[in-house]
Amino acid sequence: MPAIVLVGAQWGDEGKGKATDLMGSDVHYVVKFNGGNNAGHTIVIDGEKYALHLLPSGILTPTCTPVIGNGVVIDLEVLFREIDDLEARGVSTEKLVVSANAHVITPYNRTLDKVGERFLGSRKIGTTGRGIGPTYADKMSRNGIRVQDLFDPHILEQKVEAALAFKNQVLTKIYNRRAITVQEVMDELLPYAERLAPMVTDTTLLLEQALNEGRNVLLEAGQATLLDVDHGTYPYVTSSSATAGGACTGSGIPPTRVSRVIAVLKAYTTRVGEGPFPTELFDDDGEFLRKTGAEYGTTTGRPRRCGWMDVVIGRYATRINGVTDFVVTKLDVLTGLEKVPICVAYDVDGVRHDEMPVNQSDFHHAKPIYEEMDGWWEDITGVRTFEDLPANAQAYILRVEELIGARVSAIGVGPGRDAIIARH
Ligand code: 2SA
Ligand code: GDP
Ligand code: MG
Repeated sequence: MPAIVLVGAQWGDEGKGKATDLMGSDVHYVVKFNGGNNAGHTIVIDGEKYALHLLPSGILTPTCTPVIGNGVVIDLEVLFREIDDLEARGVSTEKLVVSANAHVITPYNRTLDKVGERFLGSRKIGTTGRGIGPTYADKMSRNGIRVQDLFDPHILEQKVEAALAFKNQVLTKIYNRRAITVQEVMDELLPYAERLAPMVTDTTLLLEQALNEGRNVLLEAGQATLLDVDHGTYPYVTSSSATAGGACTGSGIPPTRVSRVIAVLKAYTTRVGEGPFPTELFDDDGEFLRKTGAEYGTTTGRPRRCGWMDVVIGRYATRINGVTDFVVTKLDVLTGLEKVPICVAYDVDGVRHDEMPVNQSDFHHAKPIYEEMDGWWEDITGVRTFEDLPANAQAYILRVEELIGARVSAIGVGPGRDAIIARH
């Protein structure tokens, strides 16, 4: 049976959490394969709002086993706080499994993320300040702390000591901060070991067995295509692989088992943090999208930058992820606009680009070339079939579908679990 990958097509916050939740009981395992508690997925069930950061969205479906894969970085305090909050609201988290190879966010990595951003000043990335970048940097430079290290205090101590020998030089000599002691780090991490132990397993083996038994496995991305460390708008990206390829490395499921790649595409575009954004709006239309779409960070509360749909990005997402179908979300937010522009290409210093410019500086200079679609005024939040959408809303979706080069299989018309139009 197949593994399905679900990714974000733009700069995140497309509504991946809701799209995962929608698949509900059809999915037996939901695997988070990248990122950490920089992610924020909001899911609304019967008017109740759940904001998930470290836990896979499948946690809200009782029949589903949520898996934190090896590609994830875990802040243990946040993990257990999230578990406790959900349990207090009556959501069972007892099926959660955690990869022994996932990396752990340490206190020095949180500090380095925050002071590093301050140090960069106007060149900052606009990170969430959760220690994500420094933790992945440690993983790549082979001095990270893994979940399994928590169960061997001797090894843990050696690794923390080795990491701090260098980090403390940076903290004290470059950033003018106090040194962090090995004991402080041990005191923060070790108390979680006992509670964590029963959740920890070889998730690659578990998922292989699940697939062999005919179970459906959904691999759910945090962040999105243009925040991917390889394929995004580097250096204004997160530090993990948020595209479909990352689903394999971050879970241990081989590419040959993936049969479908769903990308979630917001009906307009948003981004948080710094970095280029060709269709960004600085006028009343941008404010309209932010207000109507409630575009504020789920994790940090930061206002999101807003702009029109950009199908150059949509096409790029189709290509990089091998998208089989798209879920377009938040179509309802566009209701009430006289014209709905779609960016179909860029003008870069007088030259038309139909594809993402490979040179980052060109992307920074890209001016959108728009095609304007007619808007609609009717409330679409109660619509449940494509044919019942206003003709102009249908035309908008069909044009986007044509331009991105993949089928739109579902359309979100409101935040609630049921506010969705499935297309067959
Ligand atoms: P980091 O913290 O190292 O991953 O930041 C690097 C860049 O990645 C962006 N990033 C995000 N962009 C959109 N949504 C994210 N999750 C939260 C949400 C964000 C929030 O769902 O709203 O609450 O602010 C997310 N996480 C990381 C980040 O803005 C940097 O541009
Ligand atoms: P994620 O990070 O991709 O999971 O997305 P976020 O949860 O950060 O942001 C998406 C926001 O849009 C959440 O507040 C969702 O409740 C909301 N949302 C998702 N789909 C729709 C939709 O079709 N219409 C509206 N109005 N809101 C939606
Ligand atoms: Mg989000």
